[in-house]
Amino acid sequence: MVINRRILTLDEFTIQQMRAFPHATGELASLLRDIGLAAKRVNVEVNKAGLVDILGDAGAVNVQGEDVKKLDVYANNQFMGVLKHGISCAGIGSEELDDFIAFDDPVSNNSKYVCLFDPLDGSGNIDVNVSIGTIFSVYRRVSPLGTPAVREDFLQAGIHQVAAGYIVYGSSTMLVYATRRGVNGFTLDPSIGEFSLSHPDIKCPDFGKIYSVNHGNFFQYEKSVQDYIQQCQKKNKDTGGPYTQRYIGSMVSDLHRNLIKGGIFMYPATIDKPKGKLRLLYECNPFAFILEVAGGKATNGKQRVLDIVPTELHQRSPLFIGSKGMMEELETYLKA
Ligand code: P6P
Repeated sequence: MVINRRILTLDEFTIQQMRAFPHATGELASLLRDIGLAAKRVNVEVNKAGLVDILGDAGAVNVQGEDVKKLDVYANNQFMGVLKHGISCAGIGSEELDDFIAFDDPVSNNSKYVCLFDPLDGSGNIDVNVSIGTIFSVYRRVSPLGTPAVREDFLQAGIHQVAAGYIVYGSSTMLVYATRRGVNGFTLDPSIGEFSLSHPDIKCPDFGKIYSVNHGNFFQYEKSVQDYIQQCQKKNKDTGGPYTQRYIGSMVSDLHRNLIKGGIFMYPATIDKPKGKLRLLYECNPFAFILEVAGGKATNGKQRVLDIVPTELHQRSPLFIGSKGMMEELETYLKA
């Protein structure tokens, strides 16, 4: 009997993917489901963020008499909690934590994976109701099973990611993740409280009409970057220019839009931030992995982001990422 399931939930999809690999242990599927659970909990709080009496500011006490935590700290605790009490993750690194944390308990020490997170990226936008997001990156640990996770487990080049993804808390809440098998998007269906497959096998169009950059930094960019930006603003029958400029200052939202519609996102080095602003391990690498699996490209202006060997947990990198054709056009300027 064929069971025809029109829309798969995240849980059903991850289990279906696991069944496709006879030797799969189910740990990655379990880890992704844990992330989905934490995302649902964060989503509830993010959607209430405007109701000050419930959340208030950090340090306040809410109506239940609980210490109110900042949303990004709350989000960090949710993701850390589900992974610590799951069966798949030996430890995490996070934008909210100075150093990595090895969970160091018998189950976690026998887990194959480590995770890196930006638990709530763009949280500065919460007070003005602009979409924000969570970004995650999953690596197979390099240290021996049965021992606590170590720093080297987290300082791996992005090419070694097993999975990467994000949650965008926007007009709808979506979880998008990539493995080498593809990029798939799931929309939270409030009627059943599950992420349901809504965007199977996402591919980033080779060309788009959108360029995303903070024009306020224009005079701090290298000339080659300024020249490319001005090219984006010119009429050009070959490239379809002028492009439309879209930049909302929330990376997850900007990159989700450009992934789906096609486009290029740039956070170049500036005079004030010569290494760029975005973090390599839990902002640049996850999106570079997702875009490459979806057919796009990502560089730091000089090399492929996924080839960069990290030396520090919170190191920054310039980022140029998006549609393959637009990235190749940009690269002709960067090489000039
Ligand atoms: P700027 C948010 O703070 C963030 O980390 C990304 O989400 C966003 O793309 C970028 O910084 C915006 O930075 O300097 O343009 O405000």
